[in-house]
Amino acid sequence: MSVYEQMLATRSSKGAGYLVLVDPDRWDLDEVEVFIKKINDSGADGIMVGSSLILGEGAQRKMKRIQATATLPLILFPGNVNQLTPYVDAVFYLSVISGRNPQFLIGDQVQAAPVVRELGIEPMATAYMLIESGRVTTAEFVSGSMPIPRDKDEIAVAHALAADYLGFKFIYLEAGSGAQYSVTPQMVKAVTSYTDVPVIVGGGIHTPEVAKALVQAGASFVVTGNVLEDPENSHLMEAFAKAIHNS
Ligand code: 1GP
Repeated sequence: MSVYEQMLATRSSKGAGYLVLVDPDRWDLDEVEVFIKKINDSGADGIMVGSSLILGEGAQRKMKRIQATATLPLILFPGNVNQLTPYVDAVFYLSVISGRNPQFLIGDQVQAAPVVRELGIEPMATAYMLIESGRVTTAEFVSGSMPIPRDKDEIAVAHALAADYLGFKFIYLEAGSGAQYSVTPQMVKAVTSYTDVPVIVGGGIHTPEVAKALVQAGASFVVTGNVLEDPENSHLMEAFAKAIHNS
């Protein structure tokens, strides 16, 4: 089964899925292995790996170790073309449709396409929408694009419909890593009342309660990143998985 099919199966059996984002820059080689094992056992449905900029040394070696340890689908969440790696099962093939920067709409995708084919990883076309979240996030800065205002649900809906008509497999509502405010349940509800394309929501989600509210509003997948980087919070992983499944 492809990763995309597994994700659809998760959505239909559990109502929604939980994805944990791992930023390889934040962990050393041994730490990352321990963290991946915790995710494997947490009830999460997949592991995303990526960062806006991967700066650390030995990134490929780390990716190899992550892949060897992960028992869940492993999906690359690339900040740029240089992060492509054979050590994942699939890649969110992102187009930043909220922006008007041609490099992130289609330029990088053209550069990446032959590499993805050569590496044999599964591309999952994902309409990536940056949503304003209280501060300038790295994703916003790096993509050189303006986010959609957080209270303008109708703008998000129009983008989501365009993504649906263009045939994207996922819509990703992104407040940005470390966002001050996550995407609102109201925006998720508005978007999901116009399209059945699975909606992934991430950025600034710190509690299982917020995750649950987003699922109840219609999110098909919820992503957490930063909050689990504090070892004191690692117990939250199971609580997130429980809150997201069948809410
Ligand atoms: C993935 O950017 C998010 O969409 C992760 O955000 O690190 O704020 O959870 P956090």
